[in-house]
Amino acid sequence: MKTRALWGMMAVAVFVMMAFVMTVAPTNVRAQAPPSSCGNAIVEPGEECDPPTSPCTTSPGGAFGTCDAACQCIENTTTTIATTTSTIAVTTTVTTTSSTVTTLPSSCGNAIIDPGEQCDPPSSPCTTSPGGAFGTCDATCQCVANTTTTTLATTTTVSSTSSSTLVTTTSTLATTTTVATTSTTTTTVCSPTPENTSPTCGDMIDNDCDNLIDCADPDCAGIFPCPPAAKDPTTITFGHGGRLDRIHGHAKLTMTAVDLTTLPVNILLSDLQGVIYTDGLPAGALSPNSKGSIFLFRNSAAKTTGGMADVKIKKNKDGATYTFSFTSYGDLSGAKDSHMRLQFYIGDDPNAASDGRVFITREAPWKQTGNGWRAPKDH
Ligand SMILES: [Ca+2]
Ligand SMILES: [Ca+2]
Ligand SMILES: [Ca+2]
Repeated sequence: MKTRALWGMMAVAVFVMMAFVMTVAPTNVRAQAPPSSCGNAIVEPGEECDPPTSPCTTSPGGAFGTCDAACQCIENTTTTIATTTSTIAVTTTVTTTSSTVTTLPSSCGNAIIDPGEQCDPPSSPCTTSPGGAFGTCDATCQCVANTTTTTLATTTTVSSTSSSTLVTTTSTLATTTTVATTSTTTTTVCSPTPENTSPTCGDMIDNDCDNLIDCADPDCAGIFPCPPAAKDPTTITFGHGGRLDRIHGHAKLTMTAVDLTTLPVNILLSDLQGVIYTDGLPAGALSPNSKGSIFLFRNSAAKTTGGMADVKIKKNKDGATYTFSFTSYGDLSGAKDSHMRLQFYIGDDPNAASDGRVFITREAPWKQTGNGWRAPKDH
């Protein structure tokens, strides 16, 4: 009996131990396993976020980041640094470009004529005449004479002037030099057309490409009388020390009465090689005195900026003649030949030549002076 009770107690003890092992063992297995729940969208112990690639809502690393494959927050700052580096590289390139651009007059295009500019904005008409004729504002705010396209021989003179201006202004830009070369090439081309009609004999152009312009061309003189411009001494004075050259002319013109307040007036100096110099005033530039007998234009700045400094046209008491005098500043370096002639244009309309409003000085050799030329008085 005692032995059976002992066996019974042992059996109970074994059963209890087995039950204990069966109950405890699975619990220990679960506690030691690695976190396997990353990816179930629940932030559990050991995880900073879930699921991977989702944005972190807290900031354990010091900045809001992104959930990685182990459910840990990775700071976004790594990406930010890479972006900053590439931005710096781009900035270096941009700085190089802008340093080139700043060699141009930076204010070109602001509609204000700043120092170093002759006009503003680009493509606007020039109000003064530095190149020797009214022109158009180019991309660097310099006046390019319109005569480039209309007058052959001036083209060479004027375009070389504007070329050197461009090169000086933007000497660091190689492309600008190319542009200047292109315009020179374009203007030296001459396509001959007849020069024997009123419009072609009063347009200040050598239409038939023989270097003789308007009334200096026998083709015009044979059709239109081309009244003489009876001249008092006309002088050319070359500038020194950076000053502009000066031409001062004076002539008596026999002409039917015209309204000088409504007409442009121009002068053209040429020799057997073509145009040396032109200048003029647009319609409306001349102001009459109270009697309507004297018409004046004054621009004292022309001495330094170029163009017409003064024009005075007086209607003489004889009722048949006008006295035209002018002073203009510009580049007269083409005056090298004694066989120069000066033409005066009253109006630039197609009828100017047939109406007898294109005048030319008689052919008489000019005399060289110490610093220029002088045309002898011929009346
Ligand atoms: Ca012509
Ligand atoms: Ca000609
Ligand atoms: Ca001809």
